Amino acid sequence: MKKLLLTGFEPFLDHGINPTELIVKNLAGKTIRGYEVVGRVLPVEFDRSAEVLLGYVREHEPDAVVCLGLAAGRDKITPERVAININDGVRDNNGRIPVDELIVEDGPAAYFSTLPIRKMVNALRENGLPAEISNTAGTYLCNNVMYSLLHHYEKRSETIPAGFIHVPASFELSVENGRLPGWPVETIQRALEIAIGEIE
Ligand code: PCA
Repeated sequence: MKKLLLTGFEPFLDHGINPTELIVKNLAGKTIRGYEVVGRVLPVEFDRSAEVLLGYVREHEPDAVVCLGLAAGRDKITPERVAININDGVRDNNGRIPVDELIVEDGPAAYFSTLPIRKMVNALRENGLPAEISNTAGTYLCNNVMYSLLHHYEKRSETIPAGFIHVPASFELSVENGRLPGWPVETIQRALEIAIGEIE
C-alpha cells in the first residue's frame, strides 16, 4: 500500500494545545483513499523541525507528504500554495527569534506546493466546509518545514505530492483565547481526511 507521511506540530507560543498534534495521532495507522498514514509530531524549533521531518522522510520513504500546522486566527482550512526561503519569526520553543535569515543559503526564493490544492479546496467546499488556498505560509516554522521538504525533493529531482495545510484553532483554543475563531477538532479532522482523499 502507498504511504503518506502526515505531520503535525507540538504546542507553541501561548497555545496550550495544537490541534494538529491530536489529529495526526488520531489518523496514524488509518488508511485514507489507498494511503496508509504514518503520523508524526514535529518540534517547533528553527534549528530542529526540518531535520526531524527529513529524518522521517528518509526513514519511511513516503509516496506523499502532508504537513499540518495551526494558523490561529484563520477561519478556514487553507492549503498553502507557496513556501519562501526565509526564517523570520517570533520566538520558537527554544527561544530563538531569527531575523531575515535564509533557510537554505543558495536555495531558490520559493517553491510551489505539489499537492492538488485547488482540488482539495473544491472538495472541501462541496462537502460544506470553508476552505481557500493561502498564498502565504508565513515565515515561521510552517513555512520553514514546507520549504525544506520541497527543497529536499527538488535536490533529488524527485516529485511526489508534498506540501502544507494550515488549520484553524480548535474550540479548546477559542475557549482559552476568546478572539480566536475555532472549529471542533473532529470537523478539522474530517476536513483533512477529505483534503487528503484528493491526492492521487
Ligand atoms: N503553526 C506554526 C508553527 C507550528 C504550528 O502549528 C506556523 O504556522 O508556523
